[in-house]
Amino acid sequence: MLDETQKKEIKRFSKKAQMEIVKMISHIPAGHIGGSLSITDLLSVLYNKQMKINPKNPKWEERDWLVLSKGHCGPALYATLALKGYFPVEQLETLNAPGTDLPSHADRNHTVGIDMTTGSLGQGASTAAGVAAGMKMDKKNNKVYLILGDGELNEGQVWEMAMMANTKKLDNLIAFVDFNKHQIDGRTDNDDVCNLGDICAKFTAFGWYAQRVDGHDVEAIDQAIEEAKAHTGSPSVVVLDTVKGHGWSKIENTAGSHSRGVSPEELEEALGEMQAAMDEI
Ligand SMILES: Cc1ncc(C[n+]2csc(CCOP(=O)(O)OP(=O)(O)O)c2C)c(N)n1
Ligand SMILES: [Mg+2]
Repeated sequence: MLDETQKKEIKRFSKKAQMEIVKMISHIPAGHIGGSLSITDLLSVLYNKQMKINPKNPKWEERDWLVLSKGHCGPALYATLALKGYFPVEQLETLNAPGTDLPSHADRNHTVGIDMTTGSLGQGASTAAGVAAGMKMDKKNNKVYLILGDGELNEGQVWEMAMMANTKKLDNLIAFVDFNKHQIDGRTDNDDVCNLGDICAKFTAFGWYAQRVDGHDVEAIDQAIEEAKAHTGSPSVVVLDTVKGHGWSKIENTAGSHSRGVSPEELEEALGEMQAAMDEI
């Protein structure tokens, strides 16, 4: 359970992260803004409440791991890590710049606090399950949190991982699906590309413990993670109903929000909206 103060802090942190994301992307011609804005509430719950972390010692052996398998949404994780103190917030301005340590896709060899290199959709699923299996072999209690895109579920590799993770009883693996209903070139909840149908039913058929909650309700996310942690014997998935481009009304739930630039006028508009939302928290 989150008390009122915690809830507000988590929501405010998420809004701050959203503001950093639009600022970051305003420095480059285009960036993955839609799918970054849809996961800040989740990241805020994880990094402020649920994950065992130590920003002063990012490679702490006892930490929980985060694998952002939808690695193109690096900006969301960078904003979160900077706001948690892993590296200076000013560094966010270097997104994608030549020689930067903040490449568009998450890279553990470059960025402090990134646990796994990702970007080739599907592969983060397998590496996360591999890390979880390793933790079990070492009899360690670290959890592995895995964030998948809904379009990413088109990758067969995700379902190979799902079979293996259940066979190996990886109850230390907690996955999330950012069900923002859009991939690059179509919707995920109709026949545009691959209709996902009932995602929870699919994971349940693979032996997983599946839940579905509002991905912008931090209390619901927190509660689902508590339940997933308490569940034993099989891996867990939480399907999050989210809005692609969340927080900036102009791009919310639009196909064009996947990757775009942010002009100076648009930056002002987006930051204004986000600040107003922050003031209401
Ligand atoms: C293996 C692979 N194929 C294609 C891509 C190119 N790609 C980048 S993002 C994306 C769409 C992903 O959609 P979704 O998982 O729904 O992401 P989100 O909506 O969260 O941005 C694609 C096809 C990739 N990164 N990896
Ligand atoms: Mg999507």
